[in-house]
Amino acid sequence: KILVIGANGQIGTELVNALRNIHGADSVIASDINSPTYAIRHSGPFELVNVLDKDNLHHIFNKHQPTQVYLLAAILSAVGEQKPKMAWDLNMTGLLHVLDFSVEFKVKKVFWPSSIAVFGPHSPQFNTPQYCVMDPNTVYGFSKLAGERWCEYYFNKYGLDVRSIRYPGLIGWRANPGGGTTDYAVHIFHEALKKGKYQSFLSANTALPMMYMDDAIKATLMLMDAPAEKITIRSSYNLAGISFTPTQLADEIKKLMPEFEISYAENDPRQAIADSWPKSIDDSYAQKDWGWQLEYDLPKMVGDMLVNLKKII
Ligand code: VAH
Repeated sequence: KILVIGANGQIGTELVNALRNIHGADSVIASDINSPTYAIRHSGPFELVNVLDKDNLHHIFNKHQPTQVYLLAAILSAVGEQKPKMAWDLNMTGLLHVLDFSVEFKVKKVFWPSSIAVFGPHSPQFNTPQYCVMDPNTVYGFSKLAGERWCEYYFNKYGLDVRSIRYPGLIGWRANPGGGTTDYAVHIFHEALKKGKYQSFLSANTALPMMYMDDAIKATLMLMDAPAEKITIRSSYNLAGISFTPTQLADEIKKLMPEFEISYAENDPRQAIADSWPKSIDDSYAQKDWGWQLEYDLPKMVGDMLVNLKKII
């Protein structure tokens, strides 16, 4: 049985979908603190779970005896700055509860997402390497940095096979993002199709590492399927994706929607968060250790997003 915690979220929805296609619906237990979204409700078993409620979480582990656990529940960068203590508690204590029960119930593999948010103003901004100075200044960022340290600790101390990826901003059509700084890159597609225009909360030349969700899910499954001896990073793997600015994304959309117009808001608090993050990432460890290769470049991603969103908007 595979337990996915945070199944209603942007990544969780996609992972449940992908894992159910591979393993069969009944092998994948979707769970979240709120009742299932439409996408999740009709595709297999669901449990209400609160990672901060040890009794409830223990009951779910005991009932399902999972062999794999994916912990996606978190508060992201922008919301985390509005609710810093809640973000620290959910992101940190929630992870520790899941790591402890994964050891107790002898879970074979655990996945936990980190983020390029673990880098900060003094990290190299271009082709940011796997190892470098990391001084994240968002609660979300340093909760992910601390989480990486805990994951490596549980691997070294308890032999728990926990694996992780530092995701860039993720763009997909099956589920919306949940309160991050890169959310503009999803909202822009919805607004382009609904209104023909979009006001970006990040400035025109804010370059960030991004990735199409299909690539992110493929990378996650490749990492989880890799033989344990291939995994040389037990904190979290850099994953590069595609780096672009809001202007470059808008120009690519205009190639398919010539009437589309973009404008830019000023002084959005998310600008400072974006400015503290790398502009591009080096993911040579992921390429070397488990054969990572990107599939979606910017034109291919924009085309696929618009084709699929058109069907559901
Ligand atoms: C956020 N989407 O914006 C997340 C992600 C790299 C960005 O961690 O907070």
